[in-house]
Amino acid sequence: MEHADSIRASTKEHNMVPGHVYRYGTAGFRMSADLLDAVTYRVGLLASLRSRKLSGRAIGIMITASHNPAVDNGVKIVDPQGEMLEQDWEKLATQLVNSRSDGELVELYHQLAKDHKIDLKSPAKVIYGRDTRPSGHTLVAALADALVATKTELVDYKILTTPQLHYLVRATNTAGTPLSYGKISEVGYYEKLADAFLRALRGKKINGRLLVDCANGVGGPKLKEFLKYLSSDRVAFDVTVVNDDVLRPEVLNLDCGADFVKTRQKAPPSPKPVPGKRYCSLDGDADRLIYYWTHPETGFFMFDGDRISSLAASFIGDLVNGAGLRDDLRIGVVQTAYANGASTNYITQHLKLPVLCTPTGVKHLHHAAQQFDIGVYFEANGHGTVLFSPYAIKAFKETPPQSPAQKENLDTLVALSDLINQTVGDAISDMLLVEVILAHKNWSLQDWATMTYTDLPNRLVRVEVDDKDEFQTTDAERRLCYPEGAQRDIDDVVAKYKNARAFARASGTENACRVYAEAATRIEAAELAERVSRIIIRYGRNL
Ligand code: G16
Repeated sequence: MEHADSIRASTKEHNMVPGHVYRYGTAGFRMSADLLDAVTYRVGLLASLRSRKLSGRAIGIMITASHNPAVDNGVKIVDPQGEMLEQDWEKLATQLVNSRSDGELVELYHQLAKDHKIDLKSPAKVIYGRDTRPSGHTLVAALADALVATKTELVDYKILTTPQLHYLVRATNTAGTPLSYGKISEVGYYEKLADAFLRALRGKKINGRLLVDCANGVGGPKLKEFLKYLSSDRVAFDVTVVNDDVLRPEVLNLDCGADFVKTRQKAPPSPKPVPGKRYCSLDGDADRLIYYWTHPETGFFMFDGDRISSLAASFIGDLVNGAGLRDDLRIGVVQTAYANGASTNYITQHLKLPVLCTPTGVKHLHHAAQQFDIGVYFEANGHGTVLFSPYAIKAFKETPPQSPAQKENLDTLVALSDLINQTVGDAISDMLLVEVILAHKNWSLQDWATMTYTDLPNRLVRVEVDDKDEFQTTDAERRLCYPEGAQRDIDDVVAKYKNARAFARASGTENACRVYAEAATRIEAAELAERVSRIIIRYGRNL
């Protein structure tokens, strides 16, 4: 049996920690790094099968736990176009990882090959990267062992942001074709973004210095590297990179970063926020982005994924109108249950665009956004991007302009389709997009805040329970279907508040449930979140 001996020999070095059941969650397998060595080895086996199934096209693996604390890590698989692993294969990954013995693992590996008609002698290729977590070192070694055992060609890109790895997967698989995504290197990624940024800006002036909080993660060194590719004689982009300490692992995501800003609804304490200055935060692997500033009188104001999404949809919609393509291209927005109700109203009623709601996880939003010619998708936590269909890109490039203004709109759309990462949410690319839009509109952050909508007061809470997987949802995670009775109790509490909404769901990246509540006032939103959390704790204990 192909690879049986080599897998049997190398899997001995990567023993599963007993007593755990592993599940491919919102963003792959994510947990305490101590549990992940054998999981990563087995994910390597699965990735080699996936590559062989897809005629040897390169599959990506990213080792990261993104916004989680430094002690955690994670492993997720990227499909050939740079999108998340197909969901049917998530189940296969879960099955393979949970094999109870080395013998069962080898048997299942062959069974999967047989069931999916995979020729184990055919070529396979896997490329991978990791964030700055120290545990990443040993995990990539486990991964490499699996790839060597299965005679899979491998490329280790070492330390990358998650979106860079997605970029490299797509660039690798499209090289030499008319759909080539860019040079197959980290430098190629920087060059593509820098060039597209300048073309999209069209000489417009950026409105003041931007301080970028990098969550003490991989985004810090990578953003600094990117900035070297922006020639100062062509653009004045004054960026100060802060919270970029990647030498002390314990400070990763600690009191900083996009997740901190979004969940705490306040600026990181360090550096001390200065009223009127422009700030944004990336998360630990640089795929989420949140902007914020502090008003001298009214205090902290946040621009989360909902606001970035509506800003992008509005700007791109105007360009499409100006390019004379309004009747040709369908533009839509995709959100999750966490989207602020005011943002959904603004997009449907003011921008007059359709909004779809999917479960949490960019894989769901990405898929839904592909239904449109231009699909704008963002989670409220700042994770998202804008997808352009091949038809839309062709229209931007081939529509004969009838006026200089129309040509300008078409050229800007082409530049945006290069600037915006087409594979996954990318904090660096999204930040450049926001800067382009604000420069075109000549908006300060205060203008952005006042010219759009007012958020409904809301609260997001993390609730610890014994077994979060007992909490099951329906209706794009807006309602619990299990444990029985829990949703009825939530409905009863919500009914006591005006203009209120609340839901609870199990996290796919942490061992906890999340509770979200919206209400007419901040106090009521906090009170409602607290009451729903108590319901979750009560049901969590009864299970
Ligand atoms: C990951 C996913 C996101 C999701 C987030 C939280 O983000 O990629 O789509 O919103 O986890 O998920 P959950 O509420 O299920 O824990 P990241 O940035 O941590 O990779």
